Amino acid sequence: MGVKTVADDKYMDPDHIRDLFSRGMSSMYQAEVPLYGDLLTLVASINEQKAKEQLTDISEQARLSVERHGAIRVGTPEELALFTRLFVIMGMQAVGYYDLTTAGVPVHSTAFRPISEAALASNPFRIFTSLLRLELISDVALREQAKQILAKRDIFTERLRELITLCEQQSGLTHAQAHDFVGEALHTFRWHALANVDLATYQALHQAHPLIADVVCFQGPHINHLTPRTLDIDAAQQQMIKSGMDTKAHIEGPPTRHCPILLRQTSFKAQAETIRFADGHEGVHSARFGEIEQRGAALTTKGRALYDALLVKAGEDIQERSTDAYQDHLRAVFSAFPDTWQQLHAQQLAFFYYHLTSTGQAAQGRYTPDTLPDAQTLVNEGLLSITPIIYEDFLPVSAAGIFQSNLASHTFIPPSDRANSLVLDTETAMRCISQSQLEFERALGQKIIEPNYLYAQQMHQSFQAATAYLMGIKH
Ligand code: OOG
Ligand code: NI
Repeated sequence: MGVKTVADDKYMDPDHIRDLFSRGMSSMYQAEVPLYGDLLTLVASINEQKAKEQLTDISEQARLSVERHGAIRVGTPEELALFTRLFVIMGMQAVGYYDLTTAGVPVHSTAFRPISEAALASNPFRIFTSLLRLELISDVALREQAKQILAKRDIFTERLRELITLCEQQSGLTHAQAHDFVGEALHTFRWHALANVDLATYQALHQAHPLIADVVCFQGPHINHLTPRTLDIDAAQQQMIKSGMDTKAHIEGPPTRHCPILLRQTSFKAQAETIRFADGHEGVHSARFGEIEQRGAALTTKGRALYDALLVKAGEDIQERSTDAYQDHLRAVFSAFPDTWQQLHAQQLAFFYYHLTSTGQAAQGRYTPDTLPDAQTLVNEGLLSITPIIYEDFLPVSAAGIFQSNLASHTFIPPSDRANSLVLDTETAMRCISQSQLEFERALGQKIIEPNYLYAQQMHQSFQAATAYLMGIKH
């Protein structure tokens, strides 16, 4: 794709373009959904209190409550392909594949996000992007109708297409072009109060699944939420309830822990908004909500397997429980998940960065490749310290929970042939899953990056750098 990853005089750095874009999205969404502005204020005040206890770095504090992610849903493979081209200009690539059909939501998804440590630090903004699986609508006539409606819409402005092509040709955008590009890109994510179908069509699609109506009936893939980071999601959730927001009953993800892992999220639910249909009728549509998140350590495959197993164990009777009772129950089940960084490292449950301690600094050249002890020994002997690598991705079970809580509790039942293939033996299920990932990648026009590959690489590189010093190897 030939987009420059470093700033030069002529072209704007993709990280800078992403920063402009995320700020533009934030202003636009606050103007469109005023309650989201209230949520940002609430989170900023909680973060300010917490920051005094947790963070010392002032520059980090300034960026604390900025949005970490947003989400959109697209209708066709062609639309998805356009986003691959749009997001790469902002330094964002498809990471992680999430098949939500297994959780009753007729989409599969990826997250477009920056991947290098430096890019994440400069602006971590990412967009969770879901592709509707129209083939799962069992009513053939309705499926055809949905396809035809989608085929007629154009979600990018003409100018945006021109700028994307220009960027691809010249391998970057000048500052003026980049500002133009961000302005044009924002149009794609705006809300449309005017549906592109009549009321009857909306109702038929809504009946098949509310999500189908949300994707098919509008002129573009409106941003459906933005999500700032909070330092204390339990306090923020309480505050949201107190201030009268229609808040999700449960925080998605792991319970409160000393050592936070993965991702915890909650939201105020989608608001019913007045829309007008092509035939002049008025109605309401619920799509847009406000979410908050708190992130912890990325887990290894082994750690993730333990997390998934405990979540299944905890999940059997969650709906009956109150918020507090659910959290207590979850905490009890998760007592089986080690909760010190040392244990998480020793048992290889999470990914870490290694740093030389002062003892390590004094041990330059002490080892050769043959005598170098393993990581755990170096940590035990105090030569290396560890800090967790933060999880930058999403959780399919949480994502499905988020979709569901904003869809007026509609359970999706796949057509019978699909239903069978989704619950057959593991081997068939595996083949099905990778088959749908292949289809998704074909639409994207590129391979999806595996999140754990990135974390493992970061861990490995930091170990290499630290131990090179201990072996007296100069870089
Ligand atoms: C996306 C839901 C997934 C998250 O934070 O897991 C998501 C959607 O509702 O379109 O954003
Ligand atoms: Ni989200």
